[in-house]
Amino acid sequence: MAARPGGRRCLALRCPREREADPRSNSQSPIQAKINSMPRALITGCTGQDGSYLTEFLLAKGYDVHGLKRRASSLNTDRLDHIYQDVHEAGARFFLHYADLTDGSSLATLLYDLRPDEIYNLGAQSHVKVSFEIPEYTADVVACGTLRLLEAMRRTGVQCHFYQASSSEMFGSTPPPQDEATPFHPRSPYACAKVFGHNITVNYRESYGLHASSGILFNHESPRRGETFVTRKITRAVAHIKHGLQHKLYLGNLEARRDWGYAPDYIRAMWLMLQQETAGDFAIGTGEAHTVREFVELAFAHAGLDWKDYVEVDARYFRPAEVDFLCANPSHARRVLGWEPTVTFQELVRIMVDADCAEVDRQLAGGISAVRPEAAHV
Ligand code: NDP
Ligand code: GDR
Repeated sequence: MAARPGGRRCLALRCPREREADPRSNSQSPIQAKINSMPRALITGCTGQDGSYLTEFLLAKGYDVHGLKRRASSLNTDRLDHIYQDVHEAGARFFLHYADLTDGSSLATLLYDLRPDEIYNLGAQSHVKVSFEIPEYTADVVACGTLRLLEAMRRTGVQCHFYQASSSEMFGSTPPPQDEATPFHPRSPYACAKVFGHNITVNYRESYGLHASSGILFNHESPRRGETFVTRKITRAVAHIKHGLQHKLYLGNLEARRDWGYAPDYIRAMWLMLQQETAGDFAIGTGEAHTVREFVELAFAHAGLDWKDYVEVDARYFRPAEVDFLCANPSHARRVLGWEPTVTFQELVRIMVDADCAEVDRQLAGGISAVRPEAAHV
């Protein structure tokens, strides 16, 4: 049997290429045999923040990585361009396929053709505020999309380990600390859809014995964070203000408290979950919460600015129902996965401000027209 990157040996059923190899073909070169035993991962949402870090992480571990990409009228692979490999090149190990979580047949076809060893379901309409504006679509992608993927696994009989990107938003108004046993009280269409995604993952594990794990991840951020999430909106604004390109930053609720961590740390947790003998649920966070106001203060101060000169509250950014306070109790993950975050809140803020300042410097070197305006809509 082939050694899996996690150090364990994989089950025969989980290495389709190995299973399908002709046992008489002793003529395989050692290199060919090694290639044939590479584990194969399928990632939905690989063009997003987490998907791009996960792709890098798995490629570095020796996986073949297949990413699901949905059709768009313009290129949306910015976060992946630096690792893109032309499929015509010998040894390419990263492949993109057109499919969509709203299209069950595309998912089943991909699973049948690729027979992955691991599936990471990260695809989502992931913006909480936007989910109030497009609730049906959000539920279709986030809730039904998860069901479609699980059903494709069951129907095709593909034997693999499955990761569901669940969210701390599911806890909603249930007070912290939150962990795997905390009751859900979702406060948005997005969170309601994630509760369904989580429950159906547990249900398929219990009903059909699928190795399906759910990572209940608290907010995690990075320089690749979408520009309309509050942390990135703040750090981009700091960079633009610092360079005289923006004068005001309009925000919503400054008192909301979140447990913010560094995205690459959370990618490691996803992978660790799929290397376990037994599937399960894991809450992943730092165990430390801060207000939006604290994030703002630190980010502006790091650039030598006083936030009070620039930030204004605009009610258009308030949500119909807010989640006030999320803070993880990650002790189960620490104990079972040996997982620990490596980046503090203060370091995270500095990493993001520095990255956005460097990006503006780079863009300015290409002329003022290369600088994109602030993400004002959400
Ligand atoms: P992003 O918003 O950065 O990425 C979302 C990804 O989903 C993108 O690749 C997007 O594609 C894709 N997607 C959207 N709609 C569809 C669809 N109909 N079919 C297929 N793919 C689709 O999210 P993150 O990387 O931050 O988060 C990853 C996952 O983890 C999400 O499910 C999110 O809800 C969840 N999560 C995130 C947390 C966080 O703090 N980041 C915390 C807890 C959970 P495109 O690029 O084309 O838009
Ligand atoms: P969240 O992240 O809703 O926690 O969901 P977001 O960064 O959007 O909001 C965090 C908190 O900041 C407050 N806020 C603002 N938010 C935005 N986007 N824009 C603003 O101008 C603004 N002002 C204040 C919000 O009200 C909120 O309280 C993220 C997403 O990644 C989800 O997909 C994921 O599941 C959860 O984190 C865990």
